[in-house]
Amino acid sequence: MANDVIMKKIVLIGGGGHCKSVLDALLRTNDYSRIVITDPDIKVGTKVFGCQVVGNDNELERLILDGFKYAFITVGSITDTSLRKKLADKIEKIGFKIPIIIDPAATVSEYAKIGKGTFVGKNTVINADSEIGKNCIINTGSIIEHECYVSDFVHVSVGSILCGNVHIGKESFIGAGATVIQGVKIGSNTIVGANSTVLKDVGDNTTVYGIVK
Ligand code: JB2
Repeated sequence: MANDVIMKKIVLIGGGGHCKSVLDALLRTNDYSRIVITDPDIKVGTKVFGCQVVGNDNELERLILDGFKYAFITVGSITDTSLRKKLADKIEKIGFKIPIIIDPAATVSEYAKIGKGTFVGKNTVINADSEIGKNCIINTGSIIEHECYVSDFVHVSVGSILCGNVHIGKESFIGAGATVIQGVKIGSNTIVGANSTVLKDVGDNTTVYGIVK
């Protein structure tokens, strides 16, 4: 068991800005003995915080045989989740284990549930009895209050607030600094613009911004 922890190796998929946030969290945890990155547009051998870019995603099948049992999507998304979904399918099919990555500077209630593939950034609070789906980004400084339900592939951007009992449907995007007041339900594939205040329910496939009442 102890040996398994010491020898855990992970590949991060995408070496851009979001990767840096995830990598910073990972390097604070010491959970993995080796971390490498795949990225089609970064020169092989480039290092991001000491972790090497080893090639594009064609390397993934070789890496799993090489003992990299874990993989995590570090391509981010602003509104369009299609690439993250495609990559999540790919790593699942290859057979990687997919962890949850929580920055040590986040506060997550013991009574919250989080799905695999989700990243929780610094100074984020996920409060009691909330449930976060798979492959979400709960980004820096956001607050998910008690009893919220956040579906798969949702991105809650930096500094946004979901008050108690808010529901967010799959693949929706909550822009930076937005506030969704208590009890509001937001549908799937919906975009809430930065700094919006959402006071009433919003349906699927909708874009809203400003004061939504
Ligand atoms: O198919 C791919 C692929 N497509 C693009 N496979 C792999 N392994 N990597 C891929 N990439 C790489 O993702 C690009 O070559 C690029 O290096 C990286 C995207 O980096 P970028 O800095 O443009 O964005 P990001 O996705 O890391 O971050 C976005 O989402 C975050 C949540 C940004 O908009 C951030 O501002 C945001 N915080």
